[in-house]
Amino acid sequence: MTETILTETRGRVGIVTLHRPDALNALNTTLMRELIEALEAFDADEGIGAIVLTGSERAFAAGADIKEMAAISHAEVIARDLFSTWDRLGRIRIPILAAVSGFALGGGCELAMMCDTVFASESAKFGQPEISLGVIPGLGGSQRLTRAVGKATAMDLVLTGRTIDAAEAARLGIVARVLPADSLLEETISVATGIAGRSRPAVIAAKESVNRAFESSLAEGLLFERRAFYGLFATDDRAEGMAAFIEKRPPEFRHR
Ligand code: CO8
Repeated sequence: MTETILTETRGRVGIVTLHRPDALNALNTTLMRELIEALEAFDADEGIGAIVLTGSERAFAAGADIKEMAAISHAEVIARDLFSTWDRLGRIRIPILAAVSGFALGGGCELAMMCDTVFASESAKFGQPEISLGVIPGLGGSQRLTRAVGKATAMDLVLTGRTIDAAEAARLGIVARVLPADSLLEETISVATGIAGRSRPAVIAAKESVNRAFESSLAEGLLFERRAFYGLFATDDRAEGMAAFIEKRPPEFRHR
C-alpha cells in the first residue's frame, strides 16, 4: 500500500501517478521512496517494457516539499544526503516517459527532466523557482537544464525563477511533444506501448546510447553507439526485425 503514488499497468506499460493532491504533489521523503521503489519494481518486471510517470491535471509536481525541508538543518541535509535516493532513478534501464500537466516546478521540473522524454499538456508550466527560496536547484536543474537549453537560457530560468509554458518548453527542448490536456495521458501510454512492444535489448541500447551523449566526448559516444549497434546483431530480434521488413509483415520480437 502506498501513501503518495498510485500504480497500475496497461498491457506492457507501467504507470505511476504522483498523488499528493493537497500539496500539488510536492516531493517529500515518502514520495521519493515510494516512487523509486515503484520504478525499480517495474524495471525488474519482464512483463513491463516502458513506464509512464504522471501527476494530476493541476500539478505534475510543485517541487521538493518546502514544509518538510524548512525544518531540516545544514548538518542534517549533509548527514542524510537528502536527495541521494533520486540517483537510483538514473539506473532504471527501461524508458520512462513523463506526462506533465499543470505545475512542474523546482524538483518537479527536474524530475520531468530526469525522465527519458517529456510530453506536456498545453497547460503545463515549467520553472526552477528555488532562487526565491534562497536556494538553487538540487536535483540536476542547473545541469540537465543547461544541457537541454544552453547557458544563456538556463541562467535566465535559474536566476529569475520565472515560469515558462509548454510551448516555450517545447521550443527550448525540455518537452518533446505538446498535447491537448484531455488526451495527454492516453497518447503518452500509446507511445509507451509502442516502445514496450519493441525488442528490449534494442530499447535498452537506444536509451543507453542517447544518455551516453551527456557523459562522454563525441568520439567516445560514437564508439559506444557503434559497439552497441554491432552487439545487437547477436540478437534473434535483429534477424526477426530485418526479415519481417523484407517479408512485409510486422516483426514478432522474442525478447520484449
Ligand atoms: N512544498 C510543499 N507544499 C506545497 C508546495 C511545495 N513545493 N507547493 C505547493 N504546496 C502546497 C501549498 O502550501 C498549499 O497547501 P495549503 O493549502 O496547505 O496551504 C497547496 O499545496 C496548494 O498550493 P497553493 O495554495 O500555493 O496553490 P496556488 O495555485 O496558489 O499556487 C504554486 C501554486 C504557484 C505552484 C505555488 O504552490 C508555489 O509556488 N509552490 C512552490 C513552488 C516552488 O517553489 N517549488 C520549488 C521547491 S524547492 C525545490 O524543488 C528544490 C529542488 C531540489 C531537489 C528536489 C528533490 C525532491
